[in-house]
Amino acid sequence: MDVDAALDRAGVTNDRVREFVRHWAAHTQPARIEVVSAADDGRLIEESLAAGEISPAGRGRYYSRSYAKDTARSEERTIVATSDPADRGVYDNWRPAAEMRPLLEERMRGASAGKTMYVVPYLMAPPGSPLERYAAGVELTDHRTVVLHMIRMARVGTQYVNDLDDPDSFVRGVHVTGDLEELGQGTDDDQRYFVTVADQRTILHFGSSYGGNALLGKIAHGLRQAAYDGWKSGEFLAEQFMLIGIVDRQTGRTYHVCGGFPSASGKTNLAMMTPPTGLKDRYEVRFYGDDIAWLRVDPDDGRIYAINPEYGVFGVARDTNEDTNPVGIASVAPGTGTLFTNVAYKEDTEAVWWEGRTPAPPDPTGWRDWTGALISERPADERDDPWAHPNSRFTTQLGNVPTLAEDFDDPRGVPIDAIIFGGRTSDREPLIRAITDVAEGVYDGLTLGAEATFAAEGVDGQLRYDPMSMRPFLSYPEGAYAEQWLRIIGSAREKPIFAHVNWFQRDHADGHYLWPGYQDNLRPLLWLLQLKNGEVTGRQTPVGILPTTDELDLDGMAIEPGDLDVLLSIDVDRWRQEMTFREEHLDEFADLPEEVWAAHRRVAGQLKEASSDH
Ligand code: OXD
Ligand code: MN
Repeated sequence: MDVDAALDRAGVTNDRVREFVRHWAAHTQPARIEVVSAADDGRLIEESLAAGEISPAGRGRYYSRSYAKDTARSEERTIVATSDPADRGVYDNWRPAAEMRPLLEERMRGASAGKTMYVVPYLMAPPGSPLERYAAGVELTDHRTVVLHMIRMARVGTQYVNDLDDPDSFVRGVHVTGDLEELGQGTDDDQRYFVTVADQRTILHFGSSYGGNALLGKIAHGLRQAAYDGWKSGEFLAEQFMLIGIVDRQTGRTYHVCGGFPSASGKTNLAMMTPPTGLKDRYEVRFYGDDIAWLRVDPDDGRIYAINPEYGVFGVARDTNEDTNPVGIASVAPGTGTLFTNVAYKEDTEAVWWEGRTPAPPDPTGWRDWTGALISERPADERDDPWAHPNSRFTTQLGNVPTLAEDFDDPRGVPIDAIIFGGRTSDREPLIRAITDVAEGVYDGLTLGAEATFAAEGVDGQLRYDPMSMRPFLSYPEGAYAEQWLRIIGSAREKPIFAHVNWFQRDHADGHYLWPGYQDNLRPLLWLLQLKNGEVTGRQTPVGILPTTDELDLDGMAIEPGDLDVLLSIDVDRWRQEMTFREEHLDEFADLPEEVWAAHRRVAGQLKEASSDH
């Protein structure tokens, strides 16, 4: 294996990158080294097809299965390590760097024997962005399918690391798959470790080839490392946020909204939304990103600007169809180069299917489930199991999204008008409540959550809190995180408006969803922007400003007046109960800024005074 020859062939001139590759090649002992750029995609696809690692899924689309015990991110095995014990938070699983590095080095020693080490230089930002110096990285991986994913999810090529102002300023990522059948996934003897050594800007992931465990640009760099860098530099926030533009053709204005939702709350569908009947002529929704946004204050106009650092969409397949997300379906059409993972597959027609793709599954003849087992040969007790894994995915480049905004790669990013947080809550949370005070907005984000999905997990109606939807990605203590939010948003000259949204409220009696969701979610967002513009006033409640029924544009929509009343009101008793849960939750965080506690006390005080039929 000649490392230097491979680096020379690819034109890698950054000596620090060369040194990094040489070091890890000596350590993991691969048989071959290959430096990758996006232009290699076609060849790598052919090689992967020939090796049986992927299968064709119709014209220009591909399918792969992962190892059956390797189908999701592992939160318990994910660690943020630094050399400062003060970096320990409640959710970051902090461990000393001096303990974790040797542990990972031990597991990775000689672990790529016989394999190819792919060197993937990448950029997590539109080129030229003021945040570009936090965005360059090199992932070393021993897995070809991971390379195919990286090419779709990040800008990949040697040019992104050759000309860095500071040649040392790239994130060093090492991904070693390991022997997946021998890793004890989920047992007491679990061998996997997914470690971000944040103060060394080094990411060491061992024991998975799946999604966020293996594509180091996306979550480990784009969220954990970037959040840490944003904190240390004081320059920016890195959040698990979608980012959209809303164009009002009548006024010619475009608004930008970003926001966080705990997983499985419909973030991708929202980002790919098209306007509902009745609003189509006037409005357009443009897609910027569905999963990550970096936010900073622009010195020129003092506004908050956001970029999507990614280059693709790694979307959950389940329930994606022509009704729920037609833009998503178009984004994975034949010819898009989409990779499907762990969906159901039919070899003779190269078709893919997942739960919710069509109302009923196709005729099972010839179909295999995500594990590769023939549906027609399933034992009786497995007959009703899903065909696709619930976390099955599609991976497609931004350029395939038909609603992609023209300025998606503007290095400056786009100015943010509103920041929304969305929970998944069956009662209490109204359709939308707007918050104009920054500390109350940050407080609201910190108390975001989704209802526990298993009764055993918590008290009825109690949330699994997920601050700003960043619980699995927080890389520094929550108190400092809240302070960083107050500092960045607080220093903007024109501040975004905040809002909490909930598409999931149900009727007490028969359980039906009170709000249809999907396209109609544009309606409360339009109200929010009108509120920010002073065109409507809403009505003040203890937990924020709610639309009045006549302020919400319901053109072309049928909804029961009784349902609308519930969606636009506050259940004060349930809110008072929630405040005690919130206090316990916030109490876990050390050094939470006084402004956040003051916001909590203000809301609690107003709820105490409110009458029960507010
Ligand atoms: C996630 C993802 O795990 O975006 O949140 O893949
Ligand atoms: Mn995500």
